[in-house]
Amino acid sequence: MIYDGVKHFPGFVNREAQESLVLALREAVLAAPLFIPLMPRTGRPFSVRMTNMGSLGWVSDRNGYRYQAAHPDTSTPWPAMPQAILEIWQKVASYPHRPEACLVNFYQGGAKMGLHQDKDEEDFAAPVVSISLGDTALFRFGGTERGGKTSTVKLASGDVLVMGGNSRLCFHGIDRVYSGTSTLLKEGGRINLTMRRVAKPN
Ligand code: MD6
Ligand code: FE
Repeated sequence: MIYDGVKHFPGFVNREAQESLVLALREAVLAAPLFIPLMPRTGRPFSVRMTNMGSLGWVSDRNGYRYQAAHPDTSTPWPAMPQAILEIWQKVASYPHRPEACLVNFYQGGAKMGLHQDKDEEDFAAPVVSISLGDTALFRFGGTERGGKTSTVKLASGDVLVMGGNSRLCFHGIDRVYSGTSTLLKEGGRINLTMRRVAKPN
């Protein structure tokens, strides 16, 4: 445990299951192409490319961050979340409802992710569950206030990370990805899947 409420499960997804997730993601990306999100206000592009699976997807553009039911470029609904991903959620989330959204982050060539909080969801009682695929990344983790002390943990292919409880609103990001550390993705790089419960269950 790196912080109260954060759980790291190294190698939770075995190689065979990682390979079938990659196949499912290739299908999903055909239906919902990767897009480059823009920072609200500044319009600066993210260095990661993104897409989503599920009934809702997370998007960012000049108007802000939000969840929406359709792809921003094609306006078609996001592809369904693969069953294997829902099963991982069921095993680790300790939360009785399904996630509606699975954000797919694709890191290539020096892409990284600045420190941020995941707070666009209505229900912070649900954790955010992430699955790492491909090259190892340096994940940085802090407290709930920007500028506080931080620590790091390496996330390798097949690792699952759960941010729940007291850690749900902690700042976190990806400092760097170590190229050539995994053979999973033929083109190299890293994929991170984050599952989120968006709506408060009734
Ligand atoms: C990443 N992950 O690993 C970025 N968010 O590429 C996240 O932003 C994240 O890993 C919430 C919970 C777990 C995460
Ligand atoms: Fe996040």
